[in-house]
Amino acid sequence: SETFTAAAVDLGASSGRVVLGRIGTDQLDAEVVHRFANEPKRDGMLRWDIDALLGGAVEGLATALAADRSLESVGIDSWAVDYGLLDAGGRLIGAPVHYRDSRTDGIMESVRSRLGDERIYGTTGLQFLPFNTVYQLLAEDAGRLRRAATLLMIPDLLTHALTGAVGAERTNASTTQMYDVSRGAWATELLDELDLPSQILPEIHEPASERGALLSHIKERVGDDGRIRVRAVASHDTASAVAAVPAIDENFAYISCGTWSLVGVELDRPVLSHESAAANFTNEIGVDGTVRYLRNVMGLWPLQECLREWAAEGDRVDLGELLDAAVREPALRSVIDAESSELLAPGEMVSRIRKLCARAGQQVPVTKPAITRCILDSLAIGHARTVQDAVRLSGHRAGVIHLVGGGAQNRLLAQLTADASGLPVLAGPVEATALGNLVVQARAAGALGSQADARALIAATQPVERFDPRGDIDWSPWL
Ligand code: ADP
Ligand code: LRH
Repeated sequence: SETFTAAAVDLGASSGRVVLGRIGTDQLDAEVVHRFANEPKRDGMLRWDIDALLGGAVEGLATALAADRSLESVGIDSWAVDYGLLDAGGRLIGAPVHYRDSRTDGIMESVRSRLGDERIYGTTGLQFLPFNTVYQLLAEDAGRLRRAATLLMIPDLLTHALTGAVGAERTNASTTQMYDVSRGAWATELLDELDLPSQILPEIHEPASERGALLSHIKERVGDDGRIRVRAVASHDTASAVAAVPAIDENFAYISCGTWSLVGVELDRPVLSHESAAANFTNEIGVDGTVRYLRNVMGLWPLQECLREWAAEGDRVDLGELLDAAVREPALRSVIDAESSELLAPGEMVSRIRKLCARAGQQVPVTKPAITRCILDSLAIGHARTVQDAVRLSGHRAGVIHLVGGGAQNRLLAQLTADASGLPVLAGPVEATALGNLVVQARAAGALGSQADARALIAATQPVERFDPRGDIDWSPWL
């Protein structure tokens, strides 16, 4: 039987990677062939180093093709909400700004009080996060915005750089808070009310559609003779991760855990109730028009930032050793709100965590293992609470939690999440996003059937570790 060979370019907030995948009947082999850092730059504003990301992607594709000459397909995904602006000549107007930049401070609050939550949530179904694309656009320099002819989300921007194609892939368009979730189109009336130019938003296309061949100068750098096709995938990384959840039936919750923890359930239609808005749940679009009903929890970002801070002080802490030490720390001694917006910005994370502990009347963690345990206990509580909310607000059943992404390597976090939620946690795959990217390409090429087939293939081929709730500690006061 035939094997379909594809590469997934997966850009995460903490690193990018290119994964080479081979898919056949009962076969899914995936291997990370190139990993590169994603280090934002500061020039007054915090920006993504888009040239380095594009360079990493191209280098990874060259490595993938050198490893397997039958490579025929490429898909790109990245984090949501961020974008680049192109001028009328198709040139990028400045490097994309990072969603953690402070330029959006205060904007969401003023839009909410002007238009009202019901108007915004009723149309978009999106959770209120200060960095949603709509608030970033309102923070744009007016001259830059006037010069802009086209807005491209990060994966669409890379697709444009590789192929010249222009478009907006649906799953990622659904994260902008400028997308009408009921109509499945840009929310142009909302944009008019905000005086934002809807004509810069490109036509929306579906995951699993073909985007084109590589441009000739890219072909040369990759070593491609014209065989490779770029295919749209669920280009929002979280949508790709959810597509790769190795679920055997629909009664599951998921946590896509990396820089962020995205916690929720998969539904057929959006939930736009008052209660849902009040709980700040989002209705993002997944593959095949599914709804990713979830909330953003702070994820492993605080831990990443602590590690970065300690490294800058000359102390390169080994994550594995730190987690081993955190296992031995007493449980639930210092708990903070893992959804607090005070943890969003980069820098000085250790002192911000200590301040939050002090303010909440919690023991202030002193040592590195104690700080780590505080982060993980708090994150586990955030996971459990959010699964509970998702189930309550949607009426969807969840008998198990699938924990996927880089955070699935953190066995302490997986165990604590099981303990806090009272549900079994199935941890893995670690590279769920890249796998979701690969299977959607395979579906587009006709090498795989339905999404259920894709999940069954992942469940049958990828390692997953089970954690059962231990029940020795009472977590209920925290839920
Ligand atoms: P993103 O896609 O947001 O960049 P990833 O899914 O790559 O994030 O996950 C990154 C996170 O995975 C890191 O913050 C780290 O906490 C965790 N991680 C990576 N390697 C390990 C490991 N060996 N053990 C435990 N956790 C790990
Ligand atoms: C995770 C993610 C998440 C978004 C955030 C900006 O990588 O895409 O789904 O909310 O980044």
